Amino acid sequence: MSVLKKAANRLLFEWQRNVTSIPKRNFSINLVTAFLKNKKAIGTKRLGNINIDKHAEDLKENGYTKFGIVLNEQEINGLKQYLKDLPVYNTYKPQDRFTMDSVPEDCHVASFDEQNLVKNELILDLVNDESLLEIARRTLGATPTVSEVGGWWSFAGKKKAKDAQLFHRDVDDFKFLKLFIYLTDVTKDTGPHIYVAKSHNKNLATKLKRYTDEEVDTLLGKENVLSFEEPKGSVFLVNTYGMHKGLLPVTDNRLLIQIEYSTLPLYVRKYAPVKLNRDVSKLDPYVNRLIVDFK
Ligand SMILES: O=C(O)CCC(=O)C(=O)O
Repeated sequence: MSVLKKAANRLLFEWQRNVTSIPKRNFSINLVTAFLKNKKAIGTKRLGNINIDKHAEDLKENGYTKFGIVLNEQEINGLKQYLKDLPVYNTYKPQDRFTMDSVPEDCHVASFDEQNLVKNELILDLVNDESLLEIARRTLGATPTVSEVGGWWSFAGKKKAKDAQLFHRDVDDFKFLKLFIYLTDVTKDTGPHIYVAKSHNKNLATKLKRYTDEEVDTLLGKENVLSFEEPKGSVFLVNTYGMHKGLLPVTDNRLLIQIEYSTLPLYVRKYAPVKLNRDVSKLDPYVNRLIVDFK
């Protein structure tokens, strides 16, 4: 990478990380989207006929929208089988790598490598669902960029919540959405995603830090704190600039896949698009440019 490109990336990284209040984020997103394309993306038809207007409206109003159960038992089992033997790493100590049969005691959350997830046909089909891409386009005000494909186990039996298990806002980009796909049944005891409805539009508690439950109740309203307890195969989209956390699981581990749609690349990351042995003609080269090598 040239020195100039490195410097530009550094600048964009600082910009993405430091714009935490809503007025500054609105200014930034309006500026950025003026230079980005805003064309409907091509994609797969994985979710079928869904009400795009309603889901886009939900996201705007509440900061999240749910799609119900999207994956059947056979697809879930197939994915679990695919993930079973893949290497994982401690999400918050990425240098610690291991397999699922030798997870260290101090690891709360173990993630899969993005490239391995992208190589899975079903995951990449979900990433590229044309209705999801359209909902993302309308929300972001630009053709979405897939900027992260993640997946992880959150482990039960730990004493105390830590890292993203405590309330926080994300500032990955000026506007972005995260798609959650639960691969295990999620109840109040198995690590539900917790989201504070409408907090994506509230210019309160915008300092980047971990917030206590009491602070969130006081600042953003206890009545807005929602727990996403859904069966395996369920899918929902969340604007995680809104206040959220992944509750520490108590009785069983939670497995999920998460896909991020943003306007820009996440400048905190280094990307390594992967060469695929599949037909990529249904994949939009712009949307997938950071994760798929089209050459
Ligand atoms: O695990 C969860 O439910 C929350 C994850 C989270 O904090 C994030 O993706 O930003």
